[in-house]
Amino acid sequence: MTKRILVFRQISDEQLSALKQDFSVDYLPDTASVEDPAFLDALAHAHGLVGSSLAITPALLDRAPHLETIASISVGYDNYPVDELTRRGILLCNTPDVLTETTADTGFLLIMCTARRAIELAQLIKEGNWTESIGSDLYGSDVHGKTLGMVGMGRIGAAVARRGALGFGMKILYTKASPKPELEREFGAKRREFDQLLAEADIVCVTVPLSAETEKLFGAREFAQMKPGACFINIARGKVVDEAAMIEALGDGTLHAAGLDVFEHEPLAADSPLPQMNNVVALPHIGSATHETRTAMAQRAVDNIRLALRGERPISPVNEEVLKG
Ligand code: 8YV
Repeated sequence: MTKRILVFRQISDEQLSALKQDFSVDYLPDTASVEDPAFLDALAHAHGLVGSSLAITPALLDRAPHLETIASISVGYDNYPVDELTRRGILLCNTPDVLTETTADTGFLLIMCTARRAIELAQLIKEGNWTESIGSDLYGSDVHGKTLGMVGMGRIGAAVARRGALGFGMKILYTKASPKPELEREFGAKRREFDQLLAEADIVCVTVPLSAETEKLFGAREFAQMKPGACFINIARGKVVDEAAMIEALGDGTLHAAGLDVFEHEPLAADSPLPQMNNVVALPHIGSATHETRTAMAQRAVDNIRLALRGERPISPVNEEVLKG
């Protein structure tokens, strides 16, 4: 029996052809909603899913009676009910490592643009308002030599910190349940309690996964704890932040500036005040969005699904206990 795979995000022609050699493939790359009739029709027959960014719920899983494996084209998997998948014996795979450096580049892009007000000042030229030398009212802040506080020091967090330490001579602080002695040795990272890091850092960069423990990790109290003039950078998930509290802090000056690649709700609502705020750099979740990296992520997902549906160990399983079942 040829197993069926539903692919609901774009993959390359070569990747699609490779899948079709061994599987029957429903290719629906423009699926915008789990309510899409074509998606639901294909889901009813699917043994494998490949895609990202859709909220997979237990109710939706009830409509996938043959589902064995989900290969997410993402490193984050907060949009999947992992415990429920495990209970049902459905394997989830993700795409770590292949996106680490690109996402860290995005983090540092936001650090530089936010601290130096690059987007705001570039707009001066675009609007024909560069009429005189930039005065102190438009100065940014230095990044080199400053203190970078990493909230989350996994693969992506460490890559951001490495850029800061080795590229910009920054002092690195980090919060993490367990110490990272190898990073302390490599670039002098120092572990701090959360509140202490907020008080010491000139730039706070968040890279933690979204979980029950990290949801709304940042709110009014945390922003008030940060140094005057400090920048807040979020390349994790929007829901790690109380967005209303952040908007208020940005508006009343409690929070000096923010560089954001993720938001509580995405796409960001047209009436959100964030894009209009001069002390905010807002990007449309481009963390891993380069040609090279998205191709590599899709390849990892294709490799994962092929291995898993053949009964072999995939490269990057999330709920490994399913493999032992
Ligand atoms: C992707 C991401 O943009 O991998 C993740 O967790 O957030 C990004 O790399 C997103 O998941 C869509 O693929």
